[in-house]
Amino acid sequence: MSDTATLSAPEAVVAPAVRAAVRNDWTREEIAALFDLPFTELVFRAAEVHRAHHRAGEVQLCTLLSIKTGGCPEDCGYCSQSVKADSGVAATKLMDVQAVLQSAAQARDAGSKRFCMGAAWRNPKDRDMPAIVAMVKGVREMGMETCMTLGMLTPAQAEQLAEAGLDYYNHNIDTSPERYGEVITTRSFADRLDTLATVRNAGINVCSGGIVGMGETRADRVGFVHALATLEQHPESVPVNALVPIKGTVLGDMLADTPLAKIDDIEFVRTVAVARITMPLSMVRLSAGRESMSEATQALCFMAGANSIFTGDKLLTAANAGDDADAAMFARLGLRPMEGEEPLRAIKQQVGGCSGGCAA
Ligand code: SAM
Ligand code: DTB
Ligand code: SF4
Repeated sequence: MSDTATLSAPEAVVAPAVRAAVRNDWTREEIAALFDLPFTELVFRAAEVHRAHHRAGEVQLCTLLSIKTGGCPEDCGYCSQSVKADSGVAATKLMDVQAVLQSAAQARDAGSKRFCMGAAWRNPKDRDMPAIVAMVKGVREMGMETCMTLGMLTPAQAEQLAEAGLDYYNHNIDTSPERYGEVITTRSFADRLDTLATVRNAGINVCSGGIVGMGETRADRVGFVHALATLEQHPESVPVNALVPIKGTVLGDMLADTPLAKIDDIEFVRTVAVARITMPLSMVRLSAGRESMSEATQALCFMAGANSIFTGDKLLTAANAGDDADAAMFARLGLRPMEGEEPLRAIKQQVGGCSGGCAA
């Protein structure tokens, strides 16, 4: 216990001597070489980077809410909410603002520090924006960090979200540029990057990551991390999801037919570690897929630099580990819920800005 107490000291947030330079000129070869390291060496290096920039032993608790479920016109091969999926997920209308705020209050009372709201849209309609803005303002007033994921945005919509005080916008690149077209055909990788630039230009923090375990190759995982780590500014937040195989989706059914395609836990941890090393200041989020992960695998993810999880029984449509299971895991691993500011914010405040890799 005394060890954990030592690591929670504020000075452990930024150990200047070991801070890694934030680079956005990573080559694919360098990233592939990281993936190729002996596993314990890779995790050790990632843990070093993690400790230099983040409070090791602290994990942020986040809650997800689907504010508009199902009936999405996009054809993402992993998603239960696409109209193309035969997943049994019913389409709903956008939730009422009050119902969303009630749900957020419950999340806050259960200890969540971040509230992520997701809508199954290709893009929001302008008529939806007043309600969306009210949700952002209301959740912020409760003292939680806000994240929204609504699909593609126009610059005007991004401005509205920025003015409402939205902290992060989630928009995943999901996989490598080469593999993208095999997973989704209704939009392109370039469309994704355009929206990320729109979000960045509006001054909102970028949350962008993807999914591992979709039957992709190691080279695709290299390409996926490379695409994020070579953005002009790294996303402040990088969710790494393990595919939740959902019956009735293209990828869920493919995995059911070819179980050997399931991602190996060690390879998943490697992906987390490489994201941590290449994007040292970003919040790397252990996102979907924990339900089917052992605590030992999750512990390796935390060692390798993962600094947040989704709590609660449900993600958007899929089951999640649940608060009780997570509380027990935290107790067993000696982890603490992150209480204060995210390390990146603390660093930004201390150094008065970053030379790339974080938003001004
Ligand atoms: N419609 C918006 C969009 O696509 O940006 C927001 C919601 S979408 C569900 C958010 C992200 O959840 C996706 O980009 C994908 O990375 C992740 N996701 C969706 N279904 C998943 C699954 N079955 N397993 C793992 N991650 C999934
Ligand atoms: C992200 O990268 N993962 C979250 C969040 N962003 C919105 C979503 C996970 C969805 C898992 C599948 C489901 O619940 O349907
Ligand atoms: Fe729609 Fe998002 Fe699901 Fe794709 S991932 S089908 S865009 S809800």
